[in-house]
Amino acid sequence: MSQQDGSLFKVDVSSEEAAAKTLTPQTRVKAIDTFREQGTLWLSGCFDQKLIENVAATCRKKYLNLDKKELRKRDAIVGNRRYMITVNIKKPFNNPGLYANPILLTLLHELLSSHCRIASFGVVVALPGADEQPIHLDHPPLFEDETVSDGLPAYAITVVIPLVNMIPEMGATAIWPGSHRAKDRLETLQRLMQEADFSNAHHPLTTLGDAYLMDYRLIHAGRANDSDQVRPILYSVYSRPWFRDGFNFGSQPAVQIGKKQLARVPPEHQGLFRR
Ligand SMILES: O=C(O)CCC(=O)C(=O)O
Repeated sequence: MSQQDGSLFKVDVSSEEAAAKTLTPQTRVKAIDTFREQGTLWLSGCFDQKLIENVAATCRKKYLNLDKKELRKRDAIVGNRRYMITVNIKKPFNNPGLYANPILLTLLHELLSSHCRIASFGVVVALPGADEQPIHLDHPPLFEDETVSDGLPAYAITVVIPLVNMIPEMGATAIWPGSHRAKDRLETLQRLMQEADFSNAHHPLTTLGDAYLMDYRLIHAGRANDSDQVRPILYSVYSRPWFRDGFNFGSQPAVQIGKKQLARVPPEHQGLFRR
């Protein structure tokens, strides 16, 4: 594998670790170190494939054929033929194996504190013919002084769970490892954006059951979907409890879960949904 396809930040979850729902201390340290250093982490094999197939089938039924007018109304369009829609959390999404995957949650607790919350929970759909997304950050820096913003630990982390086996024609997410804290990163972003320069980007070509994490400060963008298949990814954000995203959600809620569904969340995970 060349580094450009994401091996730089890939950590494999062994079948024994997946079955035991816990990482060995060595894998855990490697995962945490990789995330802190690169601002991103590709965790291969951390989800049950059957669960992800089930989620993908429901997404296909509910979220892949939405009316353009409705998408505009919801401020859901995030690129040409690409939209982000908040998922209504009920079966099969209302499953701790998905939103509180034990392997992932242990890492998120270490990176964001054990009080972390789900800040948003949705799906990004790139339709066939979707263009390259503009290279971007999901959120502007928290403080004007770059040395302050860049010196902070992670405050929010996007967790992407692809709902298809990713092939290059479908357009993986382009990621610039290390860009969450790189010197002059805003100037770099400006240049990359203006020139639409993807030459140094890394593209995790994931299989079903994989996930990748991105520090909210990381430079990234969805690539063009040149295939004839729809490319959906679950796109959720976990954050420290005080963080509120004032930039990404216009008329749609960031998290959608009804009272009845919330009551089905086990007590130990209720805190994830606290506002
Ligand atoms: O489609 C992708 O791969 C990434 C989507 C994204 O970065 C966004 O919607 O902000």
